[in-house]
Amino acid sequence: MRWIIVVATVVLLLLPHLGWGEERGRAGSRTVGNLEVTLYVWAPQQLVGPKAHTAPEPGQSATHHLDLTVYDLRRGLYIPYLNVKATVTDMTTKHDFSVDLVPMIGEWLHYGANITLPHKGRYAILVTVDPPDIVRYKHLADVWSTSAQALFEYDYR
Ligand SMILES: [Cu+2]
Repeated sequence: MRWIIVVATVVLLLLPHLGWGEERGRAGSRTVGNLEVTLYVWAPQQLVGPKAHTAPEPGQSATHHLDLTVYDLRRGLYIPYLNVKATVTDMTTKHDFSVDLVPMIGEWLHYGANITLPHKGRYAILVTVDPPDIVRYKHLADVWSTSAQALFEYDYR
């Protein structure tokens, strides 16, 4: 039985590298300094956990799920404890809204939220990644200490 867990873990670890989201869901990847910021847009996900039921606009049902991975290219790992926000702009009406992308266990460790897009069309998604607000060793004061922004576009067809 243990090999099943090992195989499942390896598959989960490798998924972001296999390009499985290239056709369905990958909105793009941006490199900001050492960071590779990749956004996926999926169908809404069933979520469990403490912040599972927070929605940007209460009462509306979700149409999409945003998944963001932040990968440190130099250290070779997904960065935890970041504060991540997405601002979604409807390029038709110019209306926008912001949503926190909370730490999430799914396709490996990522940041995500279910969102509601009002209609089909093009959307700009600006992602802001802020440093972890946690204690650190003094000699690592400069690790993941600056904010990063990445702009994506998504076509809701
Ligand atoms: Cu997610």
